[in-house]
Amino acid sequence: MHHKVILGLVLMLVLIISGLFFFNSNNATTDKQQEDVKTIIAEDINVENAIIHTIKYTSDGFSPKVVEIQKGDIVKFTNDSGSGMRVASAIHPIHSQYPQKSDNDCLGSSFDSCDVTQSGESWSFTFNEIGEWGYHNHVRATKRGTVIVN
Ligand SMILES: [Cu+2]
Repeated sequence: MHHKVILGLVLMLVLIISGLFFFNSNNATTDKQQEDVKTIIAEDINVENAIIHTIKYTSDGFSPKVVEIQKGDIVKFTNDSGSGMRVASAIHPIHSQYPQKSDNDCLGSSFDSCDVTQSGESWSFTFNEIGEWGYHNHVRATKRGTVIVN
């Protein structure tokens, strides 16, 4: 008799635990699907409403030093310094922090102007990778900034 009670309790416990597991995994799937839908909507909006953010480079460095943008936005780096500017992803000198890469890249990532942008000119880059991306002027690598992509 006593054994049957214990067996019953163990069976109930197993049922409760497996039920919880099922409920949790179901919930996780729903959250993931909702997240995917949100991402797709956000991507559509960003493609249509891409904003151009301007970062000015002078002899004092990049200004503003930190910009926060949305995925798909464009950052226009204008060279007002009187000397050369080559915007490139951290980390100097290999430029491989930014994850987007292609065969056309001159070094470690696509976030690299490769050519020197002369004073009075600008170089623009579209950020499609979410994260916090450091960059610098490759011809004067102590001048740095950060682009935060949400
Ligand atoms: Cu560099």
